[in-house]
Amino acid sequence: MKTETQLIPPGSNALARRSFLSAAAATGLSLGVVACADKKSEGAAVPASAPATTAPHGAANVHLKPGELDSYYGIWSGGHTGDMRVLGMPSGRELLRIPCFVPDALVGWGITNESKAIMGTKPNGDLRYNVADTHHTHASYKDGNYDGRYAWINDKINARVARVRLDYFICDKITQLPNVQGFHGIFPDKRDPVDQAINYTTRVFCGGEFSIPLPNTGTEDASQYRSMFSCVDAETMEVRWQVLIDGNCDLVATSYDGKLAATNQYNIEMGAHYEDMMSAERDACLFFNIARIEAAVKEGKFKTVGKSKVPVVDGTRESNKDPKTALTAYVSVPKNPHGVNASPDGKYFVCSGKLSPTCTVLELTKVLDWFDGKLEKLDAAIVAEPEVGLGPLHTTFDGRGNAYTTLFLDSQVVKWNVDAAIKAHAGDKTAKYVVDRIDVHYQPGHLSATHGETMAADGKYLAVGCKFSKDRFLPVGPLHAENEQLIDISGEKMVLLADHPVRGEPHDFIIFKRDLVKPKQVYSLDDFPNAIKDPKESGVFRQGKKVTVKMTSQAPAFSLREFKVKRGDVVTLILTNLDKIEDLTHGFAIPNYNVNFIVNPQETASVTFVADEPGVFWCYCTHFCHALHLEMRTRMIVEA
Ligand code: K7E
Ligand code: CUA
Ligand code: CA
Repeated sequence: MKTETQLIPPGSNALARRSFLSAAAATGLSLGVVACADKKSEGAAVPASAPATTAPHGAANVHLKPGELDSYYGIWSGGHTGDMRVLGMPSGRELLRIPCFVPDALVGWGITNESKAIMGTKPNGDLRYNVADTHHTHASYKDGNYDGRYAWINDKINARVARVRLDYFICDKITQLPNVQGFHGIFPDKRDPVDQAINYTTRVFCGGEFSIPLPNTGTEDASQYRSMFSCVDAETMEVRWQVLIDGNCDLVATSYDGKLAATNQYNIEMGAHYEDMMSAERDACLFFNIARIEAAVKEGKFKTVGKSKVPVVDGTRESNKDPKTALTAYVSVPKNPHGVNASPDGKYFVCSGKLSPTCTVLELTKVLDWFDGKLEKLDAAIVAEPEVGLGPLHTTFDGRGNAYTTLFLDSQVVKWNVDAAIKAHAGDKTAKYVVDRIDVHYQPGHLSATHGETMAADGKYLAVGCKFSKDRFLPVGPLHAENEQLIDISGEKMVLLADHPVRGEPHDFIIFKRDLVKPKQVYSLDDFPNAIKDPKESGVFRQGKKVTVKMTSQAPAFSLREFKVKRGDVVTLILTNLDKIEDLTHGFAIPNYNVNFIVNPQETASVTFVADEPGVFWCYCTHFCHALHLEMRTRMIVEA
């Protein structure tokens, strides 16, 4: 989310924070005293002057003892690194990086044939893309809560969506959306809109942020550009359909009944430059009637665009004026909104204002009423517009009726009560909706409470992704770590628990209870069609210039002590790790041949290369596996 930084004169916000800090430094002296005194009298009131960041009460202990396990998993988007990161929460310890869109040196992602097949290659076998920009990650649902099957993550640059299996914690499929640039928001549905008996995720919705000529002819006139909202099948990962829209898509939310999806729009102006994109006073939250779209596709009421065969239905304003047949509904909301988030009671979507100091609360039954012709004015779906502070970006929930919104410009998280905001909007002057505010360090983007976007929201922890960490960590040159902060939200007041540096730049994350996933730690040989199940099957098999080398690993040896190929051979080396014990991973590297990958217990992986350099090459195990790990080698002899 870069928009704000462009709108603020460089450094001005940094200066504001700096002066805030120097003011706080004076009170900082007394804080130590507060903390000390507090140890003596448990439960003593925190002086009102003490910043919430040091409130010592009720704070959950995030410092786990050695060997103690976390109670939650966190799934973090990796940003430029194109991976998904797995954290233990509340400790914030990083446990794993799951490579998706970008090569990874530990796993050999982008090196092995298996990973390249998932990532996508050019006709010459090279990877199609080496860059990515992941923003949003969400998991599959059942009965309104995560079911531990899948998680999805987007690549904004190349309009790709990756699926991660949460049994093996690996990426198993990547799909590129046709006719989309700047694929931003992503959200799985939570129930089937057509067959309500199907109470789990079957679709993943994807918002196209940048409008482009469709088909992309290179037209300069931006008024001709359009964006697409796409639906991907959760199982096959094929693109089911797309909706052509006016304006753009940004973040995406889905309803618990499966009937509605929505995207916030910041560019209804369809401007090509930022000043054009903020010329209108209001933009929109755009709703999609999923069952009607699926019916239109079934009835053949669609076109296709360019080379793509994906059905495209018409969701533009002009074609959707009649509520009785409309596929889409454009609800007008204040200027350039950001995230849209679904409340755990299933009743509301909340659009955060960004350039407006408000959040917009939309009641979903009213939107459905409009589609049914029972609500005359779509605007009546807006049931609250609480004033929360400057630069509202994203909202999460505690399951107790409270919403938490990040304020990018105020460097705060604000806690507000949804019902009270609705009462205030209806004219009740006594309704106070802001419950609490807490300073964060520094500009916050996404935030996510434990199970915050499920019906099982438990209101325990809240993570905040702060885009600028400035002075919170040891300086390491010009590139700063980002600061993921953890806040205890179990009480009335928010309590800051911890800072965690993260490598840029994660954007988005979800946190769920650890017993939701049942990770498998050993593969099955049957998972791999090319598995070498017996070391006796090892050997060098030649078909003209094509050579297949079959090998197994069992600590501390590879099944072949040496293998010979000829210069110019196209070699495919298949390695199966026959070790069955959990945690017994081997690596396989070939010097000068750009090969290094791992094989986990009972896993098979392969690489293909041209043996263009003659000589002796010590292929060795790169993953510590045994006391004789260094001795675990084989020789590739390439004959001239
Ligand atoms: Cu930066 Cu979710 Cu891409 Cu908001 S987005 S911060
Ligand atoms: Cu096998 Cu190290
Ligand atoms: Ca706008």
